[in-house]
Amino acid sequence: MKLFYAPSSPYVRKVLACAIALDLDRQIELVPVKPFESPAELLAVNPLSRIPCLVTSDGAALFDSPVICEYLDSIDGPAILFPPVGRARWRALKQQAMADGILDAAVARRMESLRPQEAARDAFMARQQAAVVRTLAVLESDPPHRTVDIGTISIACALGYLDFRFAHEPWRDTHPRLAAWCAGFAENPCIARTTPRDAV
Ligand SMILES: N[C@@H](CCC(=O)N[C@@H](CS)C(=O)NCC(=O)O)C(=O)O
Repeated sequence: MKLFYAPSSPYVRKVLACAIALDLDRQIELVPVKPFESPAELLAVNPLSRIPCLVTSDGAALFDSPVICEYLDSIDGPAILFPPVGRARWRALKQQAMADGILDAAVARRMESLRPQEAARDAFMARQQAAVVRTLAVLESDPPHRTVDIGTISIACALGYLDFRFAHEPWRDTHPRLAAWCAGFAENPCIARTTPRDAV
């Protein structure tokens, strides 16, 4: 399998963390790309020019990160990361949605922060920041469990992105239960081995 990727992308991190948790990472060849430059090799597999994009061993191109993560979980036997039924399933999928929502808001805010300052930009950024603040409060009120699943992996990647791009806005002191969970969960190899970094 081939994964179009960048080491700074939190959505890519979700996929790599799932692959490590499923012991599939050695089956994945990493193809570095810069999605914002719309390279032809990425457009050939993903018309949205976004990463992650996985090309499976039988040539199918899959995106976005929830789809790829569920595909990886389906490869070998029964699902491990996506609880198949019941409360555990809906809790994990809702956690993934909250984590991806934090990422969507935080990534959009970071992109806007690189543009010239003006009132409309600042209002948009404030709205994205408020979405993150509210979602962190919800996670603090009902912290994730220690279980390694798509919900907890996604939350760890979202919090890791805040640390990576918004280190000047510390969240731990105001969210002690989430911080304690994050510190424990970070010891899992799937998180410890996927620390984000800028592409060189
Ligand atoms: N919902 C998508 C988001 C993917 C995404 O936005 N990836 C960013 C990199 S962090 C990207 O490729 N952006 C390029 C663009 O939007 O043109 C997912 O979960 O995979």
